[in-house]
Amino acid sequence: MSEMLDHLKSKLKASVNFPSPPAIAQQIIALAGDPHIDISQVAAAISRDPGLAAKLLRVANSALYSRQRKSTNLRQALIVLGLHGATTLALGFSLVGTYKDLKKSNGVDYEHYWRRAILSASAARCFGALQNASAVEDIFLAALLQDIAILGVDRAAPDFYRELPRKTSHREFSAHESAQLGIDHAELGAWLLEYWKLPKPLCRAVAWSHAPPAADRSTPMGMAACCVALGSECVEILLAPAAATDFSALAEHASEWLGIDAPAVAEVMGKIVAEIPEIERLFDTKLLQPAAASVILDQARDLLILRNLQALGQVSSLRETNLKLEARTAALPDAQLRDGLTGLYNRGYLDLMLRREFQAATTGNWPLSVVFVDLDRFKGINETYGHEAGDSVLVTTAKSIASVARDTDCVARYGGEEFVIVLPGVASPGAQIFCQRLIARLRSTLHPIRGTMVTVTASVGLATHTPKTPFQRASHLINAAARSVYVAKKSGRDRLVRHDSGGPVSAANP
Ligand code: GH3
Ligand code: MG
Ligand code: MG
Repeated sequence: MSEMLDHLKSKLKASVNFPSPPAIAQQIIALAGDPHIDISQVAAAISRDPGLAAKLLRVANSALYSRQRKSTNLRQALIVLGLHGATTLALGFSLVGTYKDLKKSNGVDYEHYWRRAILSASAARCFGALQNASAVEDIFLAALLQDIAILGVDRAAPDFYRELPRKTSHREFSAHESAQLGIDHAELGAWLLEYWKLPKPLCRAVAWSHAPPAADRSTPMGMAACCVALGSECVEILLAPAAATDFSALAEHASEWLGIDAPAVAEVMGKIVAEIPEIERLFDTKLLQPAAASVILDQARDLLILRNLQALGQVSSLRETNLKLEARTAALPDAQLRDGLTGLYNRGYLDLMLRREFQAATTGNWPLSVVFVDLDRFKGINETYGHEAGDSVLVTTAKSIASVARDTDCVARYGGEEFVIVLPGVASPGAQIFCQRLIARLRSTLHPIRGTMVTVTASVGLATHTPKTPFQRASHLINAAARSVYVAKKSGRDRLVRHDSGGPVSAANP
């Protein structure tokens, strides 16, 4: 190893002129490596920086995640982004926030550096989405940090890049580094990120970012490296003067590394351009001068013409990334969480998850609604048709309830003919709409019993924990919902009563 490299590494380790990540980023790094992270931990870490929380909310509501429903609080944003995606994004924002305002030194144009980093990240993300990569945010972060060593070296050794001409290409940076240090910034960056304890796959993707053929795109890591490398090539084109545009190398690499054709590349270019305003807002950065934007649009249009020519033979379209919600529950076998008759969550799991959600809502300052459902005159069903018929009514009721709930809600059988639905992040107005829909659905559900159809109505109680009207404990919240059911029974059944700060109040029942 060269002496100079040794010297640089020790300066980077000692944070000479180049700070190590701030406390909040370190906390997020630790969380990102934890296989058992849960939503309350993530929320607690992110809530510590209100600006960061606001950013994540903005991402969740941005065109990057096409959602019909807008997230109004951090809880909902975390669901949209997924816990892993959210931590990864939070880390990206936090690191960019730390390093973006470093003042220019001798050899590197910092403004250009960040423009390139952010654009490459969004380009790499688009390639990841096209490939249906499982964690596009990992790819985004790897691309965002791929050149971090350039900053580190420039800060730690301010004259290192001094002799490079003003408009040095990315490849020339690498050549200069290799000549001086024996390795280039991709490898050094991977070393630095590893030293900062960032997840291994991310470090590997950075290490391979210049040489993806060595990577294997059947692994997430290899795929990430390919997307990162292609993303940078795209951006090289986007930021180049129009006259210097050459798509052939890009098209060739896209085919070699990711097996995608020119039309798909064109589509990605168009998408990157379309996403620029959104990304600019998220990173408070002007990525392109308006004049440059129009040049790029022209370039993208040229590519689309190319696309149209080729589309005659092949059709390729961007597939939506399927961001799965990571439902990380305790490592209990599913059977222990479920009610044997209806297959809904059981009381034990309900208690556990309600406590967890209560904690998360309290720290995260978002609402949490609890709906308590008690079937009306259920004893009569047992008496008229027998206990077995009663059981089958409970099963069809459970299905009806589950069909009204969203997959982020928790539906449980509380006991007997009582059910509880937990709606995290949902405030009272939304929860009331949910309850009315539920009541109507139950009222119209036909239960087949020995050749005839029977209907059963339900009395429903609702209580909502909010920052303005908090409950002391999760158990108080569920008790308030249960007391409201009692009032609903007394006032005629088949209706909703919601708990208010003054106690149960009848909701407008249709
Ligand atoms: P209301 O709630 O409208 O006041 O009347 P209800 O008839 O539903 O009254 P209550 O809540 O007191 O009765 C619940 C009945 O549900 C009692 C019990 O026989 C029946 N039940 C509880 N668990 C089961 C079960 O697992 N299977 C069947 N078939 N019946 C059950
Ligand atoms: Mg009951
Ligand atoms: Mg009942």
